[in-house]
Amino acid sequence: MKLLHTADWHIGRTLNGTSLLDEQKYAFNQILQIAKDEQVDGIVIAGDIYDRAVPSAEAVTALNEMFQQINLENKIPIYAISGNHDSAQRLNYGRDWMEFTNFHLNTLLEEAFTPIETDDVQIFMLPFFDPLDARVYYGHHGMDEEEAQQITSIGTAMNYVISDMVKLFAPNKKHLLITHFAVTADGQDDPNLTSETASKVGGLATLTASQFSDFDYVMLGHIHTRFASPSETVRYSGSPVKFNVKEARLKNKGKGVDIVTINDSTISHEYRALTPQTDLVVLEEDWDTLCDPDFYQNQPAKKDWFAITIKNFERSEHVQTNVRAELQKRYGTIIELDYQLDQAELETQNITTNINEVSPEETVNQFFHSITGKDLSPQQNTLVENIFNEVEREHK
Ligand SMILES: [Mn+2]
Repeated sequence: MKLLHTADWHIGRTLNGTSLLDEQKYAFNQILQIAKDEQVDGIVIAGDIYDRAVPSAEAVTALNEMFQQINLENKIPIYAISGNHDSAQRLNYGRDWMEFTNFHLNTLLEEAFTPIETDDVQIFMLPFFDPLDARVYYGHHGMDEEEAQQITSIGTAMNYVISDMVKLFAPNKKHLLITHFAVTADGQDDPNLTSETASKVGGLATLTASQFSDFDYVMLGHIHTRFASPSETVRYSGSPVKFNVKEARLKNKGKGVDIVTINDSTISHEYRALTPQTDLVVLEEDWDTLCDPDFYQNQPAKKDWFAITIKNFERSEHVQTNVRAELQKRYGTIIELDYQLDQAELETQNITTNINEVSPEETVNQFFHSITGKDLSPQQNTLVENIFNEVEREHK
């Protein structure tokens, strides 16, 4: 059996106000092509399919088209679960009849105890849940009320869930799990460190890879980089698209999917890279460098998106410059703009600049920056410009 493992599509997500939908569709087309080339027996989507519990109409339409292409046009089975960003109820809609085309979708804890069975594999699909969901479930499934109330951490809840799954294990089959949680390698080397204590490490409620050792292979969603995979058999695929500037700054940032091959004796995974249509480029340079044609003509300007930090910025020298507009002329879409003021500038920052020397747009921008520490987004900037244009027109 061969599965394509992906997760965290977050359809409908924006990046500082810029829609990522085209980027997500571009990644999707590559995922579908990989699935066809590899002739996989299914596509696993390990949660956070939508970006929000109530997705936009545009996001719903886009995802419907993707699912149709996979499942109806290409007859590739889907194994999908909900993540913490999805609404279990909304995503669950249509679940029962989708099973007829091998579209398997779990959004509720109770659905996780009916594995999908093939001749030699059992696939358990465990959607994201919280300790409250587990208390409710176990309160109705053989646990007395008092015992169920003891389930206060995700670590405890997961141990109950896994031990119930193990009871369902067919002995001659491989056992796969699809789920959506933060799982770390902590505690793996130290058998004395229980999952309970490990889950408190760093104050984060996380699970540890060793809790999943009953499974032959675990396909995870939740953490957006595959480099966070806690072990060789407990793996994150990562998201298909970069979602923020922080991610673009990372050294290990390649996006892709895993092809998981399950044989009688082994389970192996192979990474397949995805290429961005519009990449996110991070620049940290002085103003003069940023404006130097020799520099910006060597950048993927007007093609990719930019997150720019202007180093050693002397604002007093640029009071009449619309900094963002100047950079946009050279680079195109600027997703994020930050300033690193130089020391002298920091000391004089509190001295009021002569308001008559500053363009109205820049005044708003500076005010916004002093309050929020951020620059206006491209949309906000356009809005401000439009407002001033209108005001100007009215006064003519
Ligand atoms: Mn996510």
